[in-house]
Amino acid sequence: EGVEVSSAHTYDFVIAANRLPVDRVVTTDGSVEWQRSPGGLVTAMESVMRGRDAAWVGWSGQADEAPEPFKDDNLLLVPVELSADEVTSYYEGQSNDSLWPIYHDVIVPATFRRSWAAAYEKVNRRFAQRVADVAAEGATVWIHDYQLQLVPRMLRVLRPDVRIGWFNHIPFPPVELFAQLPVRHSLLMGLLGADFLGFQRPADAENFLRACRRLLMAKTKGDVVEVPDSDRRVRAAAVPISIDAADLAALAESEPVKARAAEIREQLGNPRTILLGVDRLDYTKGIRHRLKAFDELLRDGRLDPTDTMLVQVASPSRERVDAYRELRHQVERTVGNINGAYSPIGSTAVTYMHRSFPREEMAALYRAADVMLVTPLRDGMNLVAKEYVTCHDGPGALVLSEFTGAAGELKQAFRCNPHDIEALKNTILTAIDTPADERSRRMRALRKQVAKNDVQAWATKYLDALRLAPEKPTA
Ligand code: GDG
Repeated sequence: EGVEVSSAHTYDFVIAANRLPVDRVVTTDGSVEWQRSPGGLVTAMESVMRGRDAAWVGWSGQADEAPEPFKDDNLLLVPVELSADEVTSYYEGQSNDSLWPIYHDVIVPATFRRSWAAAYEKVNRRFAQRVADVAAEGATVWIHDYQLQLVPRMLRVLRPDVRIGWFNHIPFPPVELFAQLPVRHSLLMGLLGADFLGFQRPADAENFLRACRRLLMAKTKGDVVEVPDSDRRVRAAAVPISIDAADLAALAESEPVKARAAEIREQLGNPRTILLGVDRLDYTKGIRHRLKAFDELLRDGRLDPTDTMLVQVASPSRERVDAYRELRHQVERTVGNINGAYSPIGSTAVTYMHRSFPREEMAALYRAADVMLVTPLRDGMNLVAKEYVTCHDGPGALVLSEFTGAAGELKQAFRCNPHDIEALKNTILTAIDTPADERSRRMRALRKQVAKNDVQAWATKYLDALRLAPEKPTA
């Protein structure tokens, strides 16, 4: 519950992200409440913020309203107002219809509009101003993701005293694709306002460094860029994100979640094999390729629908962007076709759920699944892969696309190229047929990998790099 706070107080640690880590909910009696919201970034940052006296600058998720800053435990939440027009132009347009496709290998074509680019700049300036207002002298500011790439430079102009880091949750594209963006120059210069730029994979950092050389004629030395027309140097390096593994493992091992996992298997009719997909309904996630492979395995009689089923959670996402509407139609038509062709009486080949579930239910689903299908065509990291191996402590199997950031770390997964449908089918069968002791062995190794490199380690590593930039931390 929010109490208003005087804006005179300033904060040593400030996070800026498109969204605040809370959702505005109107209860049945008409009162307004704030609830912690799910999602990649929020999940990751929660544990980092715990116990710190910090401020978080972001949009509330509701157009045309700007509540006063309010406190949630120790955290000051600073809402940034977006008009309904800006939601369409800055967020749905420039962020999700121009930048997102370019940064994800143009799986769908990108749309460029000058009015969207102008709105993006305007909103980024508002974020920079809001951060400048709450940051203490010499504060550390951590800016997140592709929606806020102009903020580092804008903030540096307003507040040369603060230390500025930016982290990209999504891939950074090869310069050949990045160069298509009409705003390419201002994006690069915007980012170079930071002291340290963090990326998911070394290849993403390398793509950024190459873009600086080719498009700005900037000099680079190792992972450090010399900012044109200044004496500043900026470091760009990989710091792969992770999950709060201990917390999630504890949840997954709790009695209610274990019982629920058993109940889910029961409700599905105790099939021999449960395959699982969990994604935001996004064209980058390779959901159609996954369904195609499953469809053909049933068609060819290589999987038996009486003992194998697929559960697909597709959480609603960006529902007003055309490409997402179209994807939803395609996915739902395909699921209908598969079920029409193969579902036995009393069960379904594909259990499809276009909605979100509580964490406990997700953990139970992960535990219940024999094979997790993570088949993105491009994905910055993919936390679902890390969550699955953390929750499932038996003979599970992770089928993992080589186009995810996670593939760089999760070496014991069953690796696949989702574009190669024939190979994907074979990999799914291999994952199902590998002996239980071998699957358990691989899962243990994966689980250990994630436990060791958890979100706390990520944040520590990131903040060390930010503090020392442009020098490298020694460890
Ligand atoms: C971006 C990058 C990068 C999903 N459905 C439900 C639910 N989820 C949770 C998952 C997971 C998160 O949402 C999704 O994270 P991903 O990493 O898989 O994907 P993006 O949303 O695309 O995230 C990605 C990430 O940022 C972090 O940097 O890894 O590459 O694209 O935590 O569990 N959670 C609940 N109910 C659902 O129905 N509770």
